[in-house]
Amino acid sequence: MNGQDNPTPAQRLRDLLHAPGLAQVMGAHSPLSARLAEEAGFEAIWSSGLEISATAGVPDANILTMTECLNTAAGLAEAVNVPVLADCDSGFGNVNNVIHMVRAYEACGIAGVCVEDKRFPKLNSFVEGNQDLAPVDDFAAKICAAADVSDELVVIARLEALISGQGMDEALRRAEVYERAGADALLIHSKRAEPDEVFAFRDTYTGQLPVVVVPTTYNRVTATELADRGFAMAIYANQALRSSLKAMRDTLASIRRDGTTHHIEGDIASLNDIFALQRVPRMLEQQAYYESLGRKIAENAR
Ligand code: SPV
Ligand code: MG
Repeated sequence: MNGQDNPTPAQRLRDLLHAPGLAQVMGAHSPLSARLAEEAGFEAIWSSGLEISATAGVPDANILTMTECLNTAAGLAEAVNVPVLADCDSGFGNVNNVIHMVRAYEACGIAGVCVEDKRFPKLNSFVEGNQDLAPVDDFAAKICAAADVSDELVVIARLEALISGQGMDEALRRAEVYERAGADALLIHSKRAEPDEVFAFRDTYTGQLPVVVVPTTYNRVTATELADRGFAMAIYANQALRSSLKAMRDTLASIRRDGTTHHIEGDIASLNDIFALQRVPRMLEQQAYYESLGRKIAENAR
């Protein structure tokens, strides 16, 4: 903490987790997409492993290194004034990798890290394939280490028991273990089409930690409903990337088909829109200011 008037990114994320109501967090993979999320009013940014790896054209399966994920997350944190919560997969290795990871992410201004209790290499939760859980004691060790390394950084323990088919009892057992290990919040993940599983978890979990959800497949659920059910945070992890993909495909097909771009101009962002997101006006202002200052100093020295 820097004091009440100037809270750190981690403190701001912690406050969001504990504030009444639901914090809405948007996934991003680039400083530009993070700025769009901030502009839309999202309260924090999720540095999404799926989005980052998809943008790099590789599977979300620990193909990218920790440094590559960190570089992207750091870019997001630099670009926006809201806290960045980084998806850190299963911690990029064992407990030693987690210790290094927490130090590195904290040093780059990241507000919090989320680690999931799957084995390395992880596979995206929605891909059919090996979704085996890590032994509970191994993952508890990672949470203990992360919490010990930094008093400040928010550490979210992500439960994959429902994804891996291990069931609610296993999810609840692990929730208690991770809470004892020092997690700041729990993320309960589900790939069901309805939110029944995450509702059941929220109703049965009797611990004290805020609970986070990722409503990707159970997409009929509303923010109001999640807030009423007692969830602290919803992460819309990949919708921005998916919408941009569709928009790009439609535009490309139309240009290829029609041989002109004239008729799509109204449907695509203007160059000025891009310049604003790049902060071009601010750059020109500061350039003019320093050039004028330089001229004055040079004249006075004559
Ligand atoms: C991500 O955005 O990379 C996530 C969320 O971890 S999910 O894709 O739902 O697993
Ligand atoms: Mg991920």
